Amino acid sequence: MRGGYSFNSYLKNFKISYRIEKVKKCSFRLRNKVFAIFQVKNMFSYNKLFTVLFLCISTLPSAKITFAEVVKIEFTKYDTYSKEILHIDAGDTVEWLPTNKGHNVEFIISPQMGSLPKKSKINEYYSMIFEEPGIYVYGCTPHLNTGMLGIIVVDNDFHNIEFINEIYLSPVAHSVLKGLVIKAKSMSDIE
Ligand SMILES: [Cu+2]
Repeated sequence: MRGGYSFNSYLKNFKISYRIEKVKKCSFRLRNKVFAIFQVKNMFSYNKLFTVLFLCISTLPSAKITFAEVVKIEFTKYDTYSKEILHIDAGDTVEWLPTNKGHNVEFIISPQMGSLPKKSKINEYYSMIFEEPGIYVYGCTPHLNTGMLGIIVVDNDFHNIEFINEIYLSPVAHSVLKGLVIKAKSMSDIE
């Protein structure tokens, strides 16, 4: 098991971690020992099923396994976000890290304008899972007018691009946002 990173050793580790989790679940949920033993016995068939499924998926050449990603964005000392343009897939998470003081995240555009995500507090960590395809624009509440903005494009979908013309922004913020949108579109053409 300690022998390296072969597929077999990975599988062993996978089975063991699953087993531990399952036992914990049993003992947490039920104090009745008889039932707990039944669950533990039953667990081995689960393991076999998991192993078979895992082998099937990993050996199918056409199978495509994708995992949701987590992207980190920092607040910079130049009153900007470290990633101003981001292309992600639906289901991905974005985390904003308060690496410099005095900033936050406030959404001004989303695919569902009626229910914008709530804004974060100044100097606090913030994270969000993006489920809805479309563009999202956010800014820093104190520095929005001076152009501290970011754009996130989910699933390369620009259907709500017109919302940009419906919101009021300072001339500086407006021109920064225009620049970001042009860049975001050109990046998506390359991809
Ligand atoms: Cu700021």
